[in-house]
Amino acid sequence: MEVLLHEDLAALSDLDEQSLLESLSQRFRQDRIYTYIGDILVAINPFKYLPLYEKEVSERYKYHEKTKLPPHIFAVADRAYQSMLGRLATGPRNQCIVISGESGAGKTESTKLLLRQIMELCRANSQLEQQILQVNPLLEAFGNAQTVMNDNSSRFGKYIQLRFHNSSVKGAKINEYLLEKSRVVHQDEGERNFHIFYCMLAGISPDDKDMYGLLDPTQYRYLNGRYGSEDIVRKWGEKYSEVCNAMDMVGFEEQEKVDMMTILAGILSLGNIMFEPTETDAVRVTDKSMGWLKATAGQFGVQEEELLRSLTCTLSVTRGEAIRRLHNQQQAEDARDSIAKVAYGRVFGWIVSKVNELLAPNVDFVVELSEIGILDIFGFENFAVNRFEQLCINLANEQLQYFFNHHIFLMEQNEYKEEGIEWESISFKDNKPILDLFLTKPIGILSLLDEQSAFPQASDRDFVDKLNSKFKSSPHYEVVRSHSPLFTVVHYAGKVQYNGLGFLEKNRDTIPASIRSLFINSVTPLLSLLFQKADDNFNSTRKQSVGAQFKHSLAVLMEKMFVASPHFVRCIKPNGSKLPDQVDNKIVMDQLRYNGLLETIRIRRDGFSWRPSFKEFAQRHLSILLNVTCVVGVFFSCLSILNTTEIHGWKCGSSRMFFKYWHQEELARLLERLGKAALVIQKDYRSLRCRRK
Ligand code: AOV
Ligand code: MG
Repeated sequence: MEVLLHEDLAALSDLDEQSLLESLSQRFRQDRIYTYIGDILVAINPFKYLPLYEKEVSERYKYHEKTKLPPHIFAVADRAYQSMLGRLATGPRNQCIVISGESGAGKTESTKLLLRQIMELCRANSQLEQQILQVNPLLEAFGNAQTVMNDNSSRFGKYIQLRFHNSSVKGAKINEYLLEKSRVVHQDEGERNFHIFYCMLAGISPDDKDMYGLLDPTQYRYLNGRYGSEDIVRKWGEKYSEVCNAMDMVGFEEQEKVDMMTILAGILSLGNIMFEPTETDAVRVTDKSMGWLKATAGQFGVQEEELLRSLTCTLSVTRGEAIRRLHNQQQAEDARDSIAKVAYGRVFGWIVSKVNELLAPNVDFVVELSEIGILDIFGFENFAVNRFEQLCINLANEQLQYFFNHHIFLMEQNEYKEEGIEWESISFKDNKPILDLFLTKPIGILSLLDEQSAFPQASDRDFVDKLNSKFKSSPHYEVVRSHSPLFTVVHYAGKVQYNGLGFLEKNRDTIPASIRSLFINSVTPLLSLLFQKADDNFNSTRKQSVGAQFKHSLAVLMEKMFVASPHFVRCIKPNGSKLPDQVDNKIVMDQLRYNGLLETIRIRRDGFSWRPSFKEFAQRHLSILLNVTCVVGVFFSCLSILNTTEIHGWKCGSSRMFFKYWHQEELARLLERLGKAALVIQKDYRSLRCRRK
């Protein structure tokens, strides 16, 4: 019993911060990385292999009773799947699993385990199941990279929607959020470019290497001249074959793969083109890098002169007259980097849309599909220098924390009030004001950024000055006195100082017309397609800023999540050094605090997390009333049903029932037993009739 109690912290009667920390670290030291808080799973990253995910374990967690097995990520998969099938409870059929935690806490690994187990549960074993599982290695190769916080850090957010008809999977859809394109051209100390570049260079055959015009990895400036030890290179090589297999499996064509790799090779060559000023204040490509210019043009399948023009001047049309403005050195370098970023970004976007095309459910449109969504975003980040990307990443985490708070604290406690349930309110750290600081119109950080981005003459300094003047008295904002355009936001997970340099440019994210036409005319079919498509889809109306697009996609995501039944996984990082078997008390305590775990334990212990309406409850559980022939009214049906069971501790509101999280499972078990009993009776009855005949 002792062990069982500790497996669910909501069952502990007295708990303070210190004993919570002690309970979790004690379990962690015994390699028990998973712990429940009622129906919420806390997962501490072990940073080492644990024999927790073998086939036999996966089998054990299928259709299991939660209290009979130790807490596990597979149990979350099971619960989501059973709930989607309506076996566990009433409520929305669509499910969403929300995984949160800071960078390196284990979200992406949890996502992969969840996906694997859900595929096991639906016993699909089909080509589709394999395709769905192969999407991850593919997206990780192009969208993940080593950062100082995580060797396999997700540099984009994703929401994977698995679509089902009855119990079998019919397709999947990936929504991606905000790939950190700037990584293609710049990486801070201790960080790397996207995995795919290293994998390609390590795994490609010598013949293909020649075909793509790839040279020694240390030559490429975009890789910072950094490569890896022999051991690492071997692993990258293996990963490359995995990625190629994944592409085949998902259904990419040979020509598409060749085009993709050629574009990547082109990006690497492009990065080596250097410029120098001419006597007339214009710019030219240095003699040494003329070879790179030629190589890039070849790899991109474009005219060398046209590429040179896009790099060294801007063509604009004013009142029907074409005006050519020569670039200075900085502008030429910026043009080079933006070509690399836009090309990489479009390839990534294309991969995602291709995956979605290939995995789209192939069913009649009248068939209603239910869904399990899994959200794996980039975790909260606080680096030495935090840029526009970190601001967006941290905003997404802020939004997720709000979703958690809303579900766990706000909605639940409001219902107690509305339904007249006696309740002593549990306070929690509401981060709505911080979210408002970002999102309010017209005076939120993103709106002010858009306002400044609309002025061609405005500078990043102007933007930060504007923030300072508007928010200087906000408790969630701090003015930084510095020559650089710095400002600090006090996030739910701590203070982050941002450097405003580059915010306006990154928010505008415009590509010069010359670059678009350069690529549309490319003889590489994929490259030309990427820019034609972009024209069709995105530029028919005025282009939205990156901030506005991100805000919109977050809002759409929240809409989807708010109408689904959520399952929460809270990932915790045990230490800042990615080491196994080590708990840094301060680091863990900080996470427990900002995640609001102590308050969560209180509400799960004292509260009622399952709250079906009388009608929902009565309809579903009427079969429990074996001996009662007629009960008038749903309210009395509910009472009669519950009186026939041995379930205690529930309450009645004015329109709904209030149950503890464990009641749901107890009732489901009871229904299952009754169902089985009914089957036996039916069978006996049938055989009796046969014999009589
Ligand atoms: P994240 O997704 O939360 O960070 P990951 O899931 O990538 O973090 O985990 C970081 C690393 O921790 C992995 O590469 C593994 O080495 C290790 N790890 C995580 N979970 C496990 C586990 N269950 N068993 C063994 N090792 C594990 V970020 O994407 O950076 O926010 O943006
Ligand atoms: Mg991740």
